Amino acid sequence: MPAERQKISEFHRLGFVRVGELIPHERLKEFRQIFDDALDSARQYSRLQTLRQQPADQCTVLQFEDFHTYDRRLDALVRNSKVTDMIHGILGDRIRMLFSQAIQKPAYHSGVIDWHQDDFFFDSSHNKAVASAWITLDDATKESGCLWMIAGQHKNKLSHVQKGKGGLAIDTIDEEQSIAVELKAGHFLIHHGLAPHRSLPNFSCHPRRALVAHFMDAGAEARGENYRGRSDCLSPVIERSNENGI
Ligand SMILES: O=C(O)CCC(=O)C(=O)O
Repeated sequence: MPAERQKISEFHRLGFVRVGELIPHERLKEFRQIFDDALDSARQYSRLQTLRQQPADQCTVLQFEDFHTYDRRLDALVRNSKVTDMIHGILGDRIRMLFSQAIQKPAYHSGVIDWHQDDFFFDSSHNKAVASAWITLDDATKESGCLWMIAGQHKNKLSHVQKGKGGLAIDTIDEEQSIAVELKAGHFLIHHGLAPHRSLPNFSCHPRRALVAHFMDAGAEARGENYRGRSDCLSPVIERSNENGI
């Protein structure tokens, strides 16, 4: 079975798959600088948000939306055929980027993003409509706050409950079953819209920066409060392409 088909079948079995390298090692420094500049610019224009602020220790996760609009190299990155070929293989020939976000977990301490399913928030019109590419600019390890996933639990929407200031989260996860999905800097994974996932604090001495592009089957509709209408006006349909450069 060709490598791409093998990855797609792993994705369907587990609900996520580590795909491989997207940003070559020699360009990581450049992309980290682009990320940091975009984060500064988001801060300057009050577009930087603090996610999941923990009341006790003020640990934070920084986030800004629509990262692909900050620099054409970020836009090209998420439209790279390594990403879109996989997403087309998973969601079908016509896809849109529904939402993009950049997430930075500051060094030494940072907040938790608790268990959730992305599609709980997007509320797409069918259960196989959403897949997200998670691209890391730094080594994502247990120490630095990598994603944790539950294999094979991506079939149904789960209920989310309010968890203090941490926002809505799933509180029925059997954490014994969770897997730390460590990833090298410049690599990416794809996870299903219904795959429960979380990330823990970054205790390492470097920031943990990630770019997340959420794609949706162009024939589906996002009905979630914050996403209604996005699918119609923000991202045009992405067609298959032979381009491979970033
Ligand atoms: O980057 C993180 O820590 C969390 C990302 C996330 O929740 C997502 O990919 O939907």
